Amino acid sequence: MTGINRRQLGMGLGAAALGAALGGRGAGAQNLPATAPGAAGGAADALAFPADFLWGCATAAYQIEGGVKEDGRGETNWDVFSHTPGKTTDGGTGDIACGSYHRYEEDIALLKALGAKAYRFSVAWSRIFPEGRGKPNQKGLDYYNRLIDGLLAAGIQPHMTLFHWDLPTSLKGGWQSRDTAYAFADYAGYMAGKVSDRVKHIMTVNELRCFTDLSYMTGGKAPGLKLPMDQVNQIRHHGVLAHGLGVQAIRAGARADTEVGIADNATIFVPAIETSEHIEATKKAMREENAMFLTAIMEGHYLDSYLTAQGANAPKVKAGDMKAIGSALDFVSLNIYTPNFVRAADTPTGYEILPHLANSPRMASPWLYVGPEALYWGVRTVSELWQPKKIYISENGCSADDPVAKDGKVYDADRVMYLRNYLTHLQRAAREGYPVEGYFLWSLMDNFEWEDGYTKLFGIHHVDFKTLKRTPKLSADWYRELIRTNRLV
Ligand code: GBH
Repeated sequence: MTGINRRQLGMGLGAAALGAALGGRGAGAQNLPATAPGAAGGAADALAFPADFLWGCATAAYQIEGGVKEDGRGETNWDVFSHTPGKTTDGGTGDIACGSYHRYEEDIALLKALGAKAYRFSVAWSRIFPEGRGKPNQKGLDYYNRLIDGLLAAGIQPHMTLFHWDLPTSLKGGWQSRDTAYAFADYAGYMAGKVSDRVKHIMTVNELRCFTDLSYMTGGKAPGLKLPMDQVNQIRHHGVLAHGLGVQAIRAGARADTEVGIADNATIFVPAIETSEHIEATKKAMREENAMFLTAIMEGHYLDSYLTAQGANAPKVKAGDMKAIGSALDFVSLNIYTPNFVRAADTPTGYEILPHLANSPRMASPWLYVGPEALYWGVRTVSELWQPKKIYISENGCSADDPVAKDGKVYDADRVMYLRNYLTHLQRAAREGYPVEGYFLWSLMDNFEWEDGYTKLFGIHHVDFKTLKRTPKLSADWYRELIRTNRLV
């Protein structure tokens, strides 16, 4: 735990009492600020989050905006993919989605009613540069300026992601082309220059694995290709390179107080048993299994084990690439949904990843295995391996069945169960002093769930996709109470 940037927890329990109450072991409990037992609310405050914890909700442009042909927006890979028969469930597209291109003020009002302190949204690259590069489109920029100004007027911090998978189709070859990384950097620098007077948190890309492997290797996402591994590794390289060049361009284009990070879905590992040998195996798995993505970014090089395993298929790297990829970040944001359980094992790697089984608990999406410990171990392993200054959870949430009751409300007690349990483990990470600064619930509202169309819903607000009316679910009521009390409820 050395090197962890500890923060004031603002709790009224002495270290010893806290340790006893929570079973907190060594590492965290020993170094807590010594405060008189019983002060400031007593034992109940053991459930508190840090005083300035940033509660928010997340969305992404193509999943909510609609208005795909308006005000000069250029075509994207997802427009093409979702309109290709058979690619999305029931032929769902983002043509209308939640209509947020016109209803963003309603979205801001939902956030305000929750008491949210921050909103994570993404910018549609093709609204800003319809051709991916070249001439900017002022009307596209105007939309995000209205959104940003509306958020600030409501007292909500804008956290902006520059690329959440909607890639302009004018960029020939997509992520197969190294030029796309340069185009991204130009776009990133341009946006930073335009909004950094008001936006203080910018994320480059969302989920490297999704717009590389799942788009070009397994093909479930746009553009839906199944390429051989040498090409996949090159695409992965272009992804991390875009991030790195993007960081450099943002720093060059933004005001000095702009914080730059990434929203990645590193594969998260959880020790099957919390003992030192399994914890070590878990950290090893975290570093090795994310070698082509987060590990490369945090360490500025590819692990020998990854390069050796890929052999002739390893990516071709140009001079200066790794330095850009390893550009220092102000924060790391993690999208965390599922755990992967690990045990120490007598294998060449020293660990074994235990498979999810047919009856392992999961939510409505088949991939969404439940494991609330993923939030604690995600924060802890990233923190211990790479000591980032700050960590955010940029996404966490779940799909659920969400039937609408007679009174028009969705009583999603299962989503509340999911969120309450995950946040219990995030609170443990904060309590033990890991530098987790905030949490963005996915999602503010039901929206276009990529290849699943509108058949998997993640919102804490129900959206009637005929009328676009938003209605708070039970989980929104619960989240409002959590934010209000800033402690586990
Ligand atoms: C996030 O991805 C996205 O950022 C967000 O846009 C999305 O709406 C949200 O989560 C909910 O899905 O069976 O191998 O195809 C989540 C991470 C990882 C989830 C890949 C779907 C598909 C697994 N995704 N996973 S596979």
